Amino acid sequence: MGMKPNPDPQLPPGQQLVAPGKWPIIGERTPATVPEQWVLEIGGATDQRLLLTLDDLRQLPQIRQTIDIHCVTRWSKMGVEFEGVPLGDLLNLAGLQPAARFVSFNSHSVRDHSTSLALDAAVQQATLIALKVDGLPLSLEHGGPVRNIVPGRYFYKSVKWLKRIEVLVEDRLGFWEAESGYHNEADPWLEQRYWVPNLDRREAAKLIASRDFSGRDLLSLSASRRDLRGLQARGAKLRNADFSRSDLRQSDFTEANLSNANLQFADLRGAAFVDADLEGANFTGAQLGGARFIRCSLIGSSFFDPDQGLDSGAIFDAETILGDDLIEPLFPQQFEFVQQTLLAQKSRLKRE
Ligand SMILES: Nc1nc2c(c(=O)[nH]1)N[C@H]1C(S)=C(S)[C@@H](COP(=O)(O)O)O[C@H]1N2
Ligand SMILES: [Mo]
Repeated sequence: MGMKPNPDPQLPPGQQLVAPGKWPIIGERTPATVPEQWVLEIGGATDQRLLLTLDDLRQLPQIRQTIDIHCVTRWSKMGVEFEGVPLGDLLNLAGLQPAARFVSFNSHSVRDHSTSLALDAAVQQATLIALKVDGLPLSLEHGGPVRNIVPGRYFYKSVKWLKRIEVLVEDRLGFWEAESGYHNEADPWLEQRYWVPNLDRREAAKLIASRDFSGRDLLSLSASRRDLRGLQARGAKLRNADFSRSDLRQSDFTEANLSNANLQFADLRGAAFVDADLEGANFTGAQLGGARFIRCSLIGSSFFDPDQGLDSGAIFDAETILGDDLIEPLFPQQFEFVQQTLLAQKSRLKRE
């Protein structure tokens, strides 16, 4: 996918636009608590530790910046206007110690969510401590009252419900970077979505032969053109795995994470996707007769390749279970393809 020239020069490789007016909510949906008085702390390798209330932040010079949001799960939303205080201004106020190299953004979050960046990258990217979006205060679900916004990086570098900005001498990996193998640089133009695979090749071969991936973390597993019929993959972490053209008939992906997995032209007849995370997964050309999609997240996933046309479409049959509620968050073109194909399937059934 990354090799093809993208028809829209504004759109990084492998990304598609969400429907106009849509802004998906990704990751945590609410902060751990909403403190009565929101205080943003700036500290670590700084000359002083600052504690700023929202009013303090509002009294600093504000700038407006229009940025394009690119989520690692392949959706993009263009031209969103954020308003707030430049990170650089806050760092100048606090004063950087000479050894300062990194900056970590910490969140009011039950899992202590954070992300980090090299200091020079964070400042060069014109990171914003944002209070408003499109002229209105940030809503709680989108990270209000205050979140950081890092233009030019995948959106996981922008944490919601910002609690603390910590300047660091050594880097500290953020939540997604440490837990899910998300790339620490996160440049969407270079498609820096994930770290390199963390599995040695011999171990991978053994696992593939066993057809039992239950509960394993197999980030970026390479399993293209394999016979994996009846694969047991309950609870397996298979982000960015390559299953293209593999035989996965009757596989069990219950509670599996297949975010950004490549399932192009795979045979998935009778496969079970129950409570599975399928964000950004690619089902182009896959055989999905009798496959069951139940309580799955399909934000950013695709079922045909717009450049290759409808012939590249996934194949469904009367036994495929894929509810309207699940396909609703798909990209507009993808939604239309799936809906039309499923409808055609139903009317054919009625005629028979
Ligand atoms: N506290 C917190 N911040 C977070 C996340 C999260 O799970 N928790 N997810 C990140 C990811 S992966 C994305 S794409 C964006 C989503 O922001 P949105 O829900 O406003 O679209 O928030 C980022 N910041
Ligand atoms: Mo994301």
